[in-house]
Amino acid sequence: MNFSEKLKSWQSQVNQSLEDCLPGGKEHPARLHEAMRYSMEAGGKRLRPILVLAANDLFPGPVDPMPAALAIECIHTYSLIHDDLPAMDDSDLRRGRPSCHLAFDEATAILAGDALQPRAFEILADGYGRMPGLGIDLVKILSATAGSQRLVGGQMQDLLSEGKIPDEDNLQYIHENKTAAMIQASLLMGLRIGSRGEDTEKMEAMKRAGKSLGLAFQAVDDLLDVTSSSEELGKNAEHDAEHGKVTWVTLKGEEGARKLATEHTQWAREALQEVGGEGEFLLDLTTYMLERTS
Ligand code: GRG
Repeated sequence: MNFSEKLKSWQSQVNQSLEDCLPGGKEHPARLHEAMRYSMEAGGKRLRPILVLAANDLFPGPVDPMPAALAIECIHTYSLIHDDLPAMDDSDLRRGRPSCHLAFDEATAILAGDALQPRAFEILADGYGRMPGLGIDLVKILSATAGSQRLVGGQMQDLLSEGKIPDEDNLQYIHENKTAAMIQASLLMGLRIGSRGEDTEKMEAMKRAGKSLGLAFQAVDDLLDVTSSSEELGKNAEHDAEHGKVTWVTLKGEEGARKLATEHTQWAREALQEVGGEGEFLLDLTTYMLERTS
C-alpha cells in the first residue's frame, strides 16, 4: 500500500472504531450521547490516532494500538468542543458543521466534552488493563498531557494572552502545550505500545520528534488561518486576528511562519530517524502534515 492508501485505510479503521466505542446516540441520556457523537462523527483528519498507529508500527509487537488511538481522539475532540464555547474561543464552525454548543446548547456541549474525558481512560483501562505496566504508562502519558501543565495549561495561557503585547516565549509556551503536547503524546503512546517501548533512548528521541512536529503543525495552522477559507478549513478562518490572538504569522510574517514550519518538520524527521524502525510512513506523514490544506 502506498502512503495515501494506508492513510485512508487507517482513517476508516479509526472512524469505525470510534463509532463502536461511544455509547449509542439513543442510549439514555440520549441528548448527551448524541452530542458526543455529533462532534466525533463530524470527522476531522484523525491525525493523532494515525500518529499512534504509525509510531506503533515502527517496532510492531503483539499489542493492539487502536485503544490508545481512540483514547487520544476522545481527549482531542473534547478539547475542540470546549475550545469552541463562547467562554473560550467562541467559534461557530468546527469540522465543517455548526459547533456542538450551537447544534445543541452550551450546557450539553460542556457535558459532552466532560464525558469524553473519562471515556478516554476507560478505553485505555479496557484495552490495556491486563498489561498493568503498559496500561499505567499510557494513562500517565495521556493524563499528564491533558492536564494543567500541558493541554489545559496551554489553553489557559492562550486565553490570558488575547489582546496582549506579542511575546515570543509566551507563544512558544502556548504552542508547546496547547498543540504540540497532544501530538507528542500520540507518538509516545504508539512507540510505548510497540515492541521497543521500554527503550528510554528511543522514547527521548520520540519526545523531541513530537515536540518539533507539534510546533510545525501549529505554524501551519497559523498560516492556514490567514491563507484558507472557512469552507476549506471546516472552521472559522481569520479567527486568530478577530480574537486578538498572537500567532507565528503576526510575529514573523507568512514567510517566517513557513520557514519555522519547514525547520521544525526537518528536526522532527531527524529525531524520527534516531528513533529508527520501519519509519517510511511516519516520515511521509510529516510531509503530509506540512503540506496540508485543512
Ligand atoms: C479546551 C482544554 C482545552 C483546550 C483546547 C484544541 C485546542 C485546545 C484549541 C483549538 C484551537 C487551535 C487552533 C488549536 C491548535 C491547533 C489544533 C489543535 C487544531 C485542531 O486540530 P486538527 O486540525 O483538527 O487536527 P481535526 O478536526 O482535524 O481533528
